[in-house]
Amino acid sequence: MIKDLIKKEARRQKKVINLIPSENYVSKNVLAALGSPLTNKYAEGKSHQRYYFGNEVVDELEDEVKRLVLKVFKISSEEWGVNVQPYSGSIANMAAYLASVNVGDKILAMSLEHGGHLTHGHHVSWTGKLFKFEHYGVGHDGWLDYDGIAKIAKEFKPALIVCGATAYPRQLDFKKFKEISDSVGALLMADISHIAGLVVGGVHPSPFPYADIVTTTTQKTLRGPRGAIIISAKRPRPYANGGSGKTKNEKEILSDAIDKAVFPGLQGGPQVHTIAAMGVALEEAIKPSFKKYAKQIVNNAKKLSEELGRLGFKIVSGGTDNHLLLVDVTPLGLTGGEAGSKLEKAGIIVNKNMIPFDTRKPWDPSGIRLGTPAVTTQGMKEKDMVKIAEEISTILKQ
Ligand code: DSN
Repeated sequence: MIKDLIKKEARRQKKVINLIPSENYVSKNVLAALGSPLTNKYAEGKSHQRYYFGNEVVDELEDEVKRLVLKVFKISSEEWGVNVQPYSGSIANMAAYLASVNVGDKILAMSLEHGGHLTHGHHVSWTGKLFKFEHYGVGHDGWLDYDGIAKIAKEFKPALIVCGATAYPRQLDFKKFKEISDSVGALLMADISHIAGLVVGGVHPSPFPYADIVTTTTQKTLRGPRGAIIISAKRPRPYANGGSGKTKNEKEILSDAIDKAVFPGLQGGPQVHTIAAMGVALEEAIKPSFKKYAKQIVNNAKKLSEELGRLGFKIVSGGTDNHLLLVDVTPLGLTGGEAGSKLEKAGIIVNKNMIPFDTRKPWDPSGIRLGTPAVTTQGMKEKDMVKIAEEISTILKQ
């Protein structure tokens, strides 16, 4: 029965050491919101402008969650519009593109191979098929090369620049990205899905006020349910011809365009139970204990990286400033897939990942990606990272 499988998975989650940087363990209250009667309600439309009746409580709830978003990111409702309805980060990113540029326009983003996301215009994603993407990456040292990005931007002349990554172990310089996007008259979008909890916890610089649009999932360092948020500027969209030859309504307010792109553009009814669970996670993230949590995530990642480095592992970029690290396992005579499955057998869960300039393919790349949000939620500290590093070393060197 399904309920037995749910119990089985809960037991698995308790048994393993989870080092997947995009996963976390939510609180009982977040789980309770996800399993609440809110799942029974249809609420198509914006708060107070619904296509279904009986939404007086849902309106109150969605308004409150939006207020919490503004509060945790320390931004004002005068300048920023919030949409908490996207089902996922992929949809949030697609909505951001559709609202800010024309189909066929030029967008500059980080390549998947160097740490970007599939929805940052990879050719197998619809984002890559509908828009004309150019990609930037990291230098051979594993760090973003901002002068190089500025040069690509000048040549490519994108209508939108995307910053943000799923496998970049260093801090992002949003101010520099803003200088680059301003220099070519492009809008700036920051996908902070991985680092949202670190931004809220004050251990990573904020994308505000630099980015025009910020997208984030809520299940990663933010420790909420699987869903996404889009925050966008409440100002008319400055629009240059982005390469498709089409023009856009320059007077339209960007945040209004985002709302329309989410519903009815891409989605039907929002998942109200998920929105409630986001609200619970945001209430938790406002507490001082979340600051401590975010700091510990970074301290743990730094310790894990240092220890693995000491044990002879090749760490991309030489370390980490955030919650994750990338390890090149090929010097051990292993592929990322082989290393990940050896670790899985020993109860350590990671994901295989491409490393910059990888000569192997995504299905069996050269690296593994490790992160500390989940183990930090379980209360692990630096001393535990020392043990985990030793265990990883023993397993992979056998
Ligand atoms: N798949 C997520 C990750 O693991 O980084 C991003 O969507």
